[in-house]
Amino acid sequence: KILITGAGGQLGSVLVKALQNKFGIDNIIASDLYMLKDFDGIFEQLDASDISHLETLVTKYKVTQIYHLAAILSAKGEQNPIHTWNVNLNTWFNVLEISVKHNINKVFFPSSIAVFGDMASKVHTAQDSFLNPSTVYGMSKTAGENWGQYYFLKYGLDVRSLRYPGVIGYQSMPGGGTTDYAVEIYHKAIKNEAFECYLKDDTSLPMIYMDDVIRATLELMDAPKASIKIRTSYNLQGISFTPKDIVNAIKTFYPNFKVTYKPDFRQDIANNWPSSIDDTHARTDWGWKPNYDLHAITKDMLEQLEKKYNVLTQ
Ligand code: VAH
Repeated sequence: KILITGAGGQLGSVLVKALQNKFGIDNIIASDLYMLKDFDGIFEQLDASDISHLETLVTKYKVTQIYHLAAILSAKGEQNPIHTWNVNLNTWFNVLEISVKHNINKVFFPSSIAVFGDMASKVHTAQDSFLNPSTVYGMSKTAGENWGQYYFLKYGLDVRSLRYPGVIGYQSMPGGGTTDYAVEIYHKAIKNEAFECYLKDDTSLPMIYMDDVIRATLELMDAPKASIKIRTSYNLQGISFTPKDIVNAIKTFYPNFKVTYKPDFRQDIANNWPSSIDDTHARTDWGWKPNYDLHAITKDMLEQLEKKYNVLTQ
């Protein structure tokens, strides 16, 4: 049985469905702070800061794997730094402790390209670059991935992790990240509304399509233990582009789409992040390869969102 925290999030909600399809709906226990609307399957309301409740669920369902997706993202995290640190790390400590105590087979921890700061090179940022994150979110992911490795080395806990780029998908909305614009912009295009972008038009960031990121996560978790050579977190690259690139791609489908730029505090966050990532280790160790480029992402996003909004307005 697999327990997922943060199952209502942008990634969690899609990952839960993928895991249900792969392992059967009765083998997946989705959890989040709040009840999820229209959820199909087993759901438990859980604040992962509450270690005894976490332990109760692990025992109740005889959990063998945990995906710990609950966290506060980069932009939102800056509003309350100490709270963000506490939530992101304390929930992770709870998962690690309970996993050792109950002999959990595998644990997944989502890290982020936000672990890199201005001392890493911006282009093709290497796996072993110096990590000086500028956000509390990045700091919590840097610490979190090292804690994962610590539990692997000290207790033999099979912790696996990816440094996710910004995730783009039609299925769910992101909440509180710096890369959120790359999802919101498609919704605006579909609704024939103008979009005000909070990043400058030439801000290049690493991004990845939902389909690719789910596949990367499942492939990493499926890989034989011996092939996982990095126990902090694997660099992962999908595709890199700027707001201007995405606008041009959308304009091939919606020529009248209008965008204005009004950078806010999220520009400073983005300025400290890489523009592209070297993911050689993921490719070599467990065969990672992304499928979606910007055109493919744009085509699929617009097609799927058209369906979604048509359904809603009917
Ligand atoms: C954020 N989506 O913007 C996250 C992320 C690389 C970005 O980890 O905070």
